[in-house]
Amino acid sequence: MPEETIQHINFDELNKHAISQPLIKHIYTADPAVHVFNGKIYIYASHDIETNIPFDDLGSHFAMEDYHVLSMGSPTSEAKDNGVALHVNDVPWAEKQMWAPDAIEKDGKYHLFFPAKDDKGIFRIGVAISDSPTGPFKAQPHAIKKSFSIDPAAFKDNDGSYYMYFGGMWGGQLQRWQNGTFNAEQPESPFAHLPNDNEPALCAKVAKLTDDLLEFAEDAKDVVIVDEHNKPLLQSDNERRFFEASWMHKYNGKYYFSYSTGDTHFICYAIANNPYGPFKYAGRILNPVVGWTTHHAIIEFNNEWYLFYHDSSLSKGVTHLRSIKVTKLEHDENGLIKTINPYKDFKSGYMI
Ligand code: FUB
Repeated sequence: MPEETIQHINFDELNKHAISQPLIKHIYTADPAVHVFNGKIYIYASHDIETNIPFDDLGSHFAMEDYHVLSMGSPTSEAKDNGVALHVNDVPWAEKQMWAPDAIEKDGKYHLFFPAKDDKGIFRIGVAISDSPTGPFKAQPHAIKKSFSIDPAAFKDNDGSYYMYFGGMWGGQLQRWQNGTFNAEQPESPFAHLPNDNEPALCAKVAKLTDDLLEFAEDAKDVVIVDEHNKPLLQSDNERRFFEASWMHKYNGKYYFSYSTGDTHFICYAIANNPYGPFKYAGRILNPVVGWTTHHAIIEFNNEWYLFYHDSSLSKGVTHLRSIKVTKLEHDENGLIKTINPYKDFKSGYMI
């Protein structure tokens, strides 16, 4: 996606106002998916790299080739980079663009879920398995059947069911799947096949996983987000509608689906009484960060809540060179999340 102008940003000044600093600085990491396994924090991250691929609205310059897992004893301790956990060359069906992953544990095995483009240029979601939360992971020979698009987020409910939330617009191709098959027409156009402005917005998808976590147990369903009148958000409502970066957390028995609004750069959330929804729009979690993309994970650790997110401050605004950060997150007495400003009181005029 083309970068918005960053000329006016004084990054030294911005970094002084940043509410948190990159967890690691020796490589660029993005798209945090975070879980607590055996009392320790594990961050499943995209590994951003330099590329000479020109910027476009399909995100072709996000040309990542592998994943790293970071680990932390607590949200305030130093993060350790555990090295390459999975490389695209070791995934039989995948060609390129290892975008936002997630992982989940079951019966002592760790399952890494990841999107990548196959040899036809279509994003699919794959699984790779390890005995260790940090990998290395061994990929399954094929992508998940009937999987498509990007940004898998794995969620284990209290009854032992496992779900995957996923999907992402434009470069993530969600708009090409509206009729159940991949619409390959106008391959270069990010905006072809979108609903009209007055139609319901495209939805993220959710599917229950099979017991072995290797396939979908059902056809993926829409994650419908409704407004204050219980009407589905419209496609034109781009400050609230879903774009990419699904995440699910549970708070006081309710299901909180959070996501990026993409071209308006917010992390928002919506609440439901069950994992399928419909979810009622509830507000903003994170105001825009430096860089086009925004992507997050929410966890509870020792009875406190944390938001992991990324920005491009370390690379001085290069949209595809991002760094993962963490900050505290609060639910108020009504269960609503207090909006976080990533750069406190910073008057740059940049998106905040
Ligand atoms: O990292 C590539 C893409 O950028 C992710 O899949 C999206 O969520 C956005 O962060």
